[in-house]
Amino acid sequence: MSEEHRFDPSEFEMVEGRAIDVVEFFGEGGNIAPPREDHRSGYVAVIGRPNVGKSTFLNRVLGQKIAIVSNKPQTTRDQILGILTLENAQLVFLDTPGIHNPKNKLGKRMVQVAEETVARDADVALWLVDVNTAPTNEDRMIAERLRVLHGITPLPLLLIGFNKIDEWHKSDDLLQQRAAEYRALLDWLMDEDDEDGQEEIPIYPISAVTGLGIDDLLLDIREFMPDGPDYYPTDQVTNLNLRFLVTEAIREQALNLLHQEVPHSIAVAVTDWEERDETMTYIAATVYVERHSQKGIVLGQKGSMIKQIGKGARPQIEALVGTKVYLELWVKVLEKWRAKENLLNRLGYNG
Ligand SMILES: Nc1nc2c(ncn2[C@@H]2O[C@H](COP(=O)(O)OP(=O)(O)OP(=O)(O)O)[C@@H](O)[C@H]2O)c(=O)[nH]1
Ligand SMILES: [Mg+2]
Repeated sequence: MSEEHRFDPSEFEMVEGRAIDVVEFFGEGGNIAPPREDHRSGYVAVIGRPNVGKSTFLNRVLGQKIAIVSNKPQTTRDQILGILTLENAQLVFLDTPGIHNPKNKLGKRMVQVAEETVARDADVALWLVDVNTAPTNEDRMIAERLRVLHGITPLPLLLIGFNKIDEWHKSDDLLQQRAAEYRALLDWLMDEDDEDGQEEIPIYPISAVTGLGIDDLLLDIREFMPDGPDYYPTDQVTNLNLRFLVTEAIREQALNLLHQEVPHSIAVAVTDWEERDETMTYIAATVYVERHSQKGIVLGQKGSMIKQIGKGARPQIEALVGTKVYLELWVKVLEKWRAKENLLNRLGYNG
């Protein structure tokens, strides 16, 4: 059997792309505003265990979709940068992979990315938790990792976001109790004798899905930021390149359509990209899996699954690219790539 499976998009009708202005999305690289009085700027690391809504939060704050989202843990694998330019501030949000107990080299790198984002890149760290659950072992692990990092380097100002408040149907008293449970994990940070500590840890009930509480949180984050200029052109929303966003759109569909270990074993690479004319772009991408049995699952009966993945990803890709897209997907086995350093590098997961 051939190692590759050809996906024929001509079987599907073209879907009109949503009209995102490509210039608005990536910026022209010109409009850096001069420093102004009472202008703040800085970086916000968004951290937390998998599946608490970090990427949904990023998209909500930016008002457009940059980061892929799924109901499965460990969706995000890279630092995802999103720029929010306001009248009097520029806030740069860094979505990160969920911090978890890694089972392979990819997982280790993901956790490393999240921790480095906090330790190296951020002025404010927003720790998102699911308000509807008491601290889990992963939440405890995150608090412990923050404590260790704090011993090495001063941490950015830490805030807690009580996400998924739209699903909270209990009393205010119980909400206060929940706040105490999470704050207790950070009692070391509120140590009066620690000059790098914090007097208090603000908690913000929010919903990344409905938008509840987000404006108040943004106002406070602006207040916590130092004076500073716009770091990025004011019309730019992200620094991620188009190819990466295309691979993520495909991976998102795989995450939504596949189950158990299969979506986690997937990596996507763009292999060909040709602007056929002003209205049509040809893109070929390879979907890598770790085992032959997974290849069959990703292909599906007579290629039905890979077709569905392509069909689901195409509208989003067309919106990103700004033309209609002829998308060709291939499936290949890359044995145990998540455990191999060289393959992680090749696939762009370099820590
Ligand atoms: N009800 C509700 N669901 C939410 C909210 N925010 C996110 N979700 C859902 O939670 C799930 C996970 O969302 P993601 O944004 O992918 O979570 P994440 O923290 O980025 O996950 P990883 O990338 O795996 O670390 C999705 O099904 C979201 O729709 C919220 O405010 N309320
Ligand atoms: Mg995510």
